[in-house]
Amino acid sequence: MADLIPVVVPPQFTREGNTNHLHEHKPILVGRPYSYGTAGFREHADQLPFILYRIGYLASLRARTTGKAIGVMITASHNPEQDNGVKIIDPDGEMLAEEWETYATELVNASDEEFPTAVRALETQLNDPPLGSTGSIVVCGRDTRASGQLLTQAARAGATLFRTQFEDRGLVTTPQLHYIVYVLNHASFGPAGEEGYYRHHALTFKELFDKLSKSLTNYTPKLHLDCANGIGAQKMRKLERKLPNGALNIHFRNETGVLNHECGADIVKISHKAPAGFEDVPVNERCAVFDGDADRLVYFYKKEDGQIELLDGDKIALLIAKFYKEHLSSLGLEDECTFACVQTAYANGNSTRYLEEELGITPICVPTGVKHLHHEAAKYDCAIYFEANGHGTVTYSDRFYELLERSDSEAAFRLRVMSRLINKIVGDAMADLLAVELILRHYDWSVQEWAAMYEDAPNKQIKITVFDRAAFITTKDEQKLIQPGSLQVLIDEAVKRRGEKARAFVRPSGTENIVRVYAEAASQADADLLAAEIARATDDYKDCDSDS
Ligand code: G16
Repeated sequence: MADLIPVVVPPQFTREGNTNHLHEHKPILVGRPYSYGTAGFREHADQLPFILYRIGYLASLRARTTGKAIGVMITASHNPEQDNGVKIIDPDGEMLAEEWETYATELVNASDEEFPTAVRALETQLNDPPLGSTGSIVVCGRDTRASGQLLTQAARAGATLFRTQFEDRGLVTTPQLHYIVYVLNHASFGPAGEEGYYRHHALTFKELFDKLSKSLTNYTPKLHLDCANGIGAQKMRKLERKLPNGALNIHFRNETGVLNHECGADIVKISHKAPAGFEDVPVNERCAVFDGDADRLVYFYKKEDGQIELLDGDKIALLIAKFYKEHLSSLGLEDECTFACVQTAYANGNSTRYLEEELGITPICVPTGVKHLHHEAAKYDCAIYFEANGHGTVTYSDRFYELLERSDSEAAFRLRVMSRLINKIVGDAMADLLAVELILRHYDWSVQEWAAMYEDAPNKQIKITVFDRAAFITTKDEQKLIQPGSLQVLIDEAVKRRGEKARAFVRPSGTENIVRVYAEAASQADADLLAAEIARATDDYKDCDSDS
């Protein structure tokens, strides 16, 4: 019986005793409530030991309730090295179910005195799930941040509070941990563990690679890869070693410096500049960029004029959508197979137009956050979802595979293999990169030909640091502010002044204490001016707090 076991918290993992990885005592911030944001809790690493203890416990409770493996990923992804974070991975490799996000927020915000009572209340509410049920296990992974090791200890202490089994998988990419959890709960899917991940992806890649033409005119296997100085460097090297000879010629860059510093997908996407360490890369050569935990991918190439041409998540989505759409048409499955493309408000207006006008696909717009995109995509037999920042994948129903089984044509073969290669569990920079490379090879396209699918509408994104991001509340589609209403009036006026092609919105980030300003307009100069004007207006509201 859970309530007979005392809730004993190791002193260094209480709010009062919060001790960081350098053994320094770090008092936690008072006044600001913690919330399970877009991708779990993200804070300065000093604030996290007590949170990890509590989340370790919650993951064990989720494992006991489901009788399954549950993941705890310790990462702050694209955020600076001194930050860290944690999110729970559900049995199907998906993000944590929404009602459990609420439990997480309640547990983390309880005081040290309230914590044992909160634990007992949750155990009772969930009918005292059995201790040590077969299959229930917490599997933990972390990125390369220095604070990760201590945070793993805190998660272990919390997870084993009620004797749940805890397994530390060490350094992994975020998508690898999703894969590991999924395979632990679905043994028939593919080979288990990190080694299994490489085997699965390398063998599937080879299956399709072997069937594609080797006499190419425009596609070249040479690729420069920015690893954001993160976990993706060592893991992509391992995967690359297992790929067929000559399939990819990757020039690894930014492997061991300061994580995400002047490099990585977020910086390249927001600044529209090449990462540090790419100064000697020749113009027109294909470059790919991961983020700190290798769950985002964008591409770019340097142009003669010193600028870069960015191929972001939207361009990746459209390349994949074109491939799928053409294959489904050639198989005559367009009507039978429900097919969709899911985006967010950050999707470039011209990508949305291309989807509708050139590919005949009506895009679906959902709020930011992989969990929202994945949830929507899962409603279709086959759906491509991507955020402009480079998160995304393709999801499939069992019916999709059944439909493909009806044909033994080359097209059906290609779709079957592609569908196994792309990580249907979660957006995965390494798997997405392999998929993009094979599709480019299939079309014999250079990166310039891919870029020419459509021209991005000029756009600009700016981050504004605020006192309390909860003071900014948007409509469900995130394109209008409900609060502060007076700021939305200013945004509407500014957009109107920039003409018909302009659009802009302000939304609070769910991963940093900032709000994001996004603007599009007819010219880059107009987009820059519009974003700057709205940023100035937003800055006047930066001290607002959610209670006022
Ligand atoms: C996380 C989420 C993404 C989201 C991004 C930015 O990515 O997984 O879905 O787009 O944060 O979110 P926000 O605009 O709310 O800060 P990552 O790569 O940081 O894990």
